[in-house]
Amino acid sequence: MPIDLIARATGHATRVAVVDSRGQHSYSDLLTSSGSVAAALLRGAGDLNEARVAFLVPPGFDYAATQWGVWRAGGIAVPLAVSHPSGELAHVLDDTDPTAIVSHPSFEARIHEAAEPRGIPVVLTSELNGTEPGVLPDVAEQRRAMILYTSGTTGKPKGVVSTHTQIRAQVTSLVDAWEWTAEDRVILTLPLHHVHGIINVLTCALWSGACCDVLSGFDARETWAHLMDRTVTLFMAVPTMYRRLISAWDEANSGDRAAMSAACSRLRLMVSGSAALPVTVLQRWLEVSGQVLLERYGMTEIGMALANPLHGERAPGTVGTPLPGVEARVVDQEMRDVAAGTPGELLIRGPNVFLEYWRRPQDTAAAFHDGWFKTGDIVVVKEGCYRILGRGSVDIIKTGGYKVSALEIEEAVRSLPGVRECAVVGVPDPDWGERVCVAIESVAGATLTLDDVRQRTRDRLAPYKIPKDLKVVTALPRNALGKVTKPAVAALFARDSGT
Ligand code: MLC
Ligand code: AMP
Repeated sequence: MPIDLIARATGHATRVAVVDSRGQHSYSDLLTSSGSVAAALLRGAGDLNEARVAFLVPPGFDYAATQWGVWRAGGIAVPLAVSHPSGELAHVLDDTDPTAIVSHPSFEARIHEAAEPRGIPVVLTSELNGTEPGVLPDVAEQRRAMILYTSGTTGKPKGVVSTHTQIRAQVTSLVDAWEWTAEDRVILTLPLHHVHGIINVLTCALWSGACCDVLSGFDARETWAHLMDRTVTLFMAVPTMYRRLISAWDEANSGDRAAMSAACSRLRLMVSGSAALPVTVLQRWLEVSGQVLLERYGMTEIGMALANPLHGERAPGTVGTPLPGVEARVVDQEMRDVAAGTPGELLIRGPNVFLEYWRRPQDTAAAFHDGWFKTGDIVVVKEGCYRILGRGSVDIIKTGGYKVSALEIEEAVRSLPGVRECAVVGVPDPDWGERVCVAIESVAGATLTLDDVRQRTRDRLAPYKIPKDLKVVTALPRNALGKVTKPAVAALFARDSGT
């Protein structure tokens, strides 16, 4: 398992693994606490044998101890998003059918609401410490380790299953490429229900014996304060976060600006990913921090696949070349390789690629061609460097680094009273990259406001899926076959944004 993590942690026992709002926690603390979690979950059994254990724990030491505890007990870790409402949590619980949920006490009420009707026992993190770790199972690396939920073009989010071997490949590829060592200290401001935070920051740090400085979410000023700590060496974020850090720098006085810039230039690496980094942001960040952001490309199903170099020139607007161990191809619609300079779909192969979509064999089969994972992203290779041109589908929206499905949002909006039909689109936005907008054909006499729609979808949809703009139209734009034309819908909003 990345349970090599365990053996490696033993070698770093006295080093600081995690700093969070409660203070510093060593690798030895992590080994002890995760052992207790494992024992409490096993309750005398020898092995969880891939039983799913969901956990709703905010980023910090308890998160890492819970995740490691599930792994050490032989279970599959299912991190739940702390920002998700009951409807989203219910989907993950119904889909993964966990034997237990570990919850931080602060989420007790919310998780009981979802757990009780399903008869799933809830254990609080505060109850787990102190259980004597007995003999823990020997977990084979090929076993399933984690399920993360990702939105697609069909239906509800799908569970992406990765084995311990695949997680290890995703981690070691980045550790090699970015030369992580035990001397590193990284700031974590990302959520921990997606690979960016889980793999690139937390697990790479813990694999390396480094220190992960966990903030309770992202706040530009607080992040600046931590960046100014002299011991920080690495930072990784989505473009929206860099935009907000730039705004905070712009708002600071000249003395503070100089100190902020000097602090940043001491870091050895700053990475951007999860969404396209506009060249203007890259350039502004260079002026602010003296750092050329390293842009990389990844996906829940594959971890990271392409990246600009740690040493050497980083080409603006590109995501570089395949990472160690990753193979990439670009193909046309008939799955034939295209010539350099010709756009096509990116395919990925390697030990980093996920095992399956949880309990969806047909979706899994459809996602591969001859052993290559079809990313759905359209790319072009020029002078050996990959450039991401966009998604193959207009129904996938990237907002502030989160991937959301227009179809899933449409389903939620369509069920509201007064809505006859609706269309959800992503519209270019200076803060979010793309913002979620909905056009609604209402039933006669109904009055619908953005506020109504937002309030009434709040229980069902994650906050980042809730539309930020609404247009009520008498008729949605359609083609001759009666199908809604999404580009024309987006144009209704783009005019307002001046884009
Ligand atoms: C929050 N909101 C969002 C949003 N994040 N809306 C759209 N898109 C988002 N990404 C909502 C809030 O809930 C709030 O709703 C309103 O927008 C204003 O919020 P805010 O306070 O301005 O935002 P904040 O909560 O600070 O969140 C912004 C953010 C966050 C950038 C910190 O979005 C974030 O952590 N993004 C990172 C996502 C990520 O880790 N992606 C990696 C996926 S893995 P209301 O209703 O209260 O007004 C992947 C693979 C790879 O992509 O390559 O890495
Ligand atoms: P997710 O499914 O949330 O893991 O999101 C993965 C998707 O994010 C990819 O398929 C891309 O569309 C997008 N993505 C990730 N990194 C980049 C990047 N550097 N530039 C453009 N798009 C990116």
